[in-house]
Amino acid sequence: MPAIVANATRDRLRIAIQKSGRLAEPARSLLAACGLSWRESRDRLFCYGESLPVDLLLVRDDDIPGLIADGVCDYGIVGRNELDEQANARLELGLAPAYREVRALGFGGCRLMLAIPETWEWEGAQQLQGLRIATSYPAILRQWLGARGVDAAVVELSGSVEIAPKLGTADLICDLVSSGATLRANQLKPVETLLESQAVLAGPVHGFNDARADLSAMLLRRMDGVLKLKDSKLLMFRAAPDTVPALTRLLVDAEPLVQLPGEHAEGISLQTMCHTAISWQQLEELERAGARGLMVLSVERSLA
Ligand code: PRT
Ligand code: ZN
Repeated sequence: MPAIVANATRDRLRIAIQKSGRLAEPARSLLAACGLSWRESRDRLFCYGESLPVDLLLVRDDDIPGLIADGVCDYGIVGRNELDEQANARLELGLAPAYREVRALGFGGCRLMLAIPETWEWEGAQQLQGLRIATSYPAILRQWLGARGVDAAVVELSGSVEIAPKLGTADLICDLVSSGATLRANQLKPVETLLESQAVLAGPVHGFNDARADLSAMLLRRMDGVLKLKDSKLLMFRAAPDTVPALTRLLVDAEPLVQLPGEHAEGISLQTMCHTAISWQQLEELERAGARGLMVLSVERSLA
């Protein structure tokens, strides 16, 4: 693995991603879809970028914000929960922001929630006065409690937060929830959302003044293309011109219809990009409204 020099002028970009865990595979797939490929090192912690001078560092997610703050990595793919927690912790210490959320990536979705024993009635934040709350996100929780003028004890735990009420080490918890199964299995119920989270691309507060500037712009442009196309389909059909207003009303999540050259017995040829999935039912409604020869096509790549 090459020597890792922080804050020096560099001509390669370095991106930190989770080595293993929930975000590891989707992060790699996203970067691969942006045209990046790598040669893995034997220690499997550093991947040398082959198609472009963009290298990967495989680390624990907790380390990603700090690696960007220290200038060791330029970007990182990490949960917003982790990024905001460490940003709030820096704020508590009076430190300036050292990274920012550059893009939301649309995977790893979850919520940071307060959860109370199922037998309790939820009466609002004031009910928490004097109670003990177990969490791995103490800085976000303290900020939330402070904003509501609630004085509660924050019990910091690094894992197994959901069993704290059973063990008697806390009265309630503040933890990440996705399906809610873990809470139910521990006789807890979610009552308040502190943060809507998902995986994000985190980057430096200031831009680059070396070769990384162009590389970074190219990577972001490709990433925007990939993210935009994720659920996008190209819809093509023919229709009589007088049916176009009714058809447009049915295409709620689509870009404006574009007329293609040429005329057919069934009218004009039209196409549009739809940014949400198109169901069979929607196609049938379009057909009833006058669309003919409907075709839904996958879009591989686009530079908008
Ligand atoms: O080893 P490393 O430190 O890198 O990994 P980690 O164990 O700290 O993180 P990992 O891989 O578990 O999670 C990485 C990121 O995935 C988190 O920071 C979140 O941004 C995101 N994510 C999405 C989740 C969940 N969903 C999730 N459900 N992270 C954790 N959970 C846990 C939660 O803490 C609880 O224990 O899953 C349980 C709840 O799940 P449900 O489905 O039962 O509600
Ligand atoms: Zn972690």
